[in-house]
Amino acid sequence: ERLPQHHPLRTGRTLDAPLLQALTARTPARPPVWFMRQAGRSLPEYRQARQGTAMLDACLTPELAAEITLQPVRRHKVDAGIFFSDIVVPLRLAGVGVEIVPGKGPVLDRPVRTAADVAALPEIDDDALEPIREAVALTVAELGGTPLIGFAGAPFTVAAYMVEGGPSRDHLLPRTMMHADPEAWEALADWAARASGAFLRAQVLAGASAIQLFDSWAGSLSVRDYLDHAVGHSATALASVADLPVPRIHFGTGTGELLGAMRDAGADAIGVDHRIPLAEANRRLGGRTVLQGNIDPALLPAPTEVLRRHVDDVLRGGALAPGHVVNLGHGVPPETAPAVLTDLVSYIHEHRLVPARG
Ligand code: 1CP
Repeated sequence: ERLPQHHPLRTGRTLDAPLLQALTARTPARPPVWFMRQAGRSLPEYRQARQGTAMLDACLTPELAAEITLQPVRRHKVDAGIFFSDIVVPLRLAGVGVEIVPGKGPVLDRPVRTAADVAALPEIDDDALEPIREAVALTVAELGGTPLIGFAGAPFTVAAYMVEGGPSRDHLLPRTMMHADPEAWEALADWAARASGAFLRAQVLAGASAIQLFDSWAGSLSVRDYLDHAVGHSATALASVADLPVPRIHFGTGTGELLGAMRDAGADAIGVDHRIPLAEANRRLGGRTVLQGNIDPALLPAPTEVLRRHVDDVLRGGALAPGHVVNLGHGVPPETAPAVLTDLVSYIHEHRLVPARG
């Protein structure tokens, strides 16, 4: 299928933006940079805009979601907007009882733990995606030549919240379910893959120029369990936009052993956390995959010179890959001083890339 006529990749508006160049291994003049969780509590204008509105209600109010998406682009001059939403929004759209509790995260009314619980899960009605399409369209109209990145949660990470009923440290319940009731697990992960897939596809058709699949908790799985019980479902979610010409980024934390499998799931670029140097990630991927990352969020409050030396290292490692999108290894901590990020963007933008020879 083709993108709609007004899509910014089809009109060419975002086609040659540094982000799209890097994701498609065409060396841009300078590296693109954006930050996971660039919208959110680190920004005073976000706290102001969100006042009196519950998180998921904000995600489903198109004007508000668009405004919050645009805030960090205006302030920091990053090379992409990341759609303001959440990985559990598709659950809410399907009619699953879920809330984002301040200071905690996503909490379900009833955890999903048995085959009967899974069988009772409702499918997303296409009409329910309308607020997403509207929010994306409003955002893209304002962004001009800056690309919007759409996203969704990977099935393992989404299903982990569904089985646990909320945030957890070790994700023991979903990891048990894979083995104790594999049929129920497969059905649940497949449901999550379809829900995330529908969410991704809606964002792309409405104007997103790239997507990222977040498997934030994949690092809690053994390689065996990732291969046997998770990666196939991530491939299903990524396949939801495979017929459209949008680059796909696949990100997780603690995934040093999983990078090749994550790429083979259907990704054009791999997001790497701070635990592994980009040079090593590039080696593990055979030097043929675009990388994203991996400034350690812990260094953001460090003295400027210390942070810059770390960023120089990240840029050197990234330059070994066919393309590099600068990002943090995980989300912006809410305590981060906004000026640190603004300054970091301008520092990275001063860097010049040399096109590969030959
Ligand atoms: O009170 C608030 O302001 C809510 C905080 C918040 C925000 C700003 C949550 C709750 N979600 C979000 C937005 C969000 N979530 C975005 C868009 C904004 C941006 O990146 O600029 C994205 C991409 C997400 C994705 C998300 N939600 C992930 C994957 C990324 C990651 O950080 O690993 C995960 C794991 C979630 C679940 C979630 N939502 C919110 C919280 C606090 C959490 C994590 C809870 C936990 O520790 O398990």
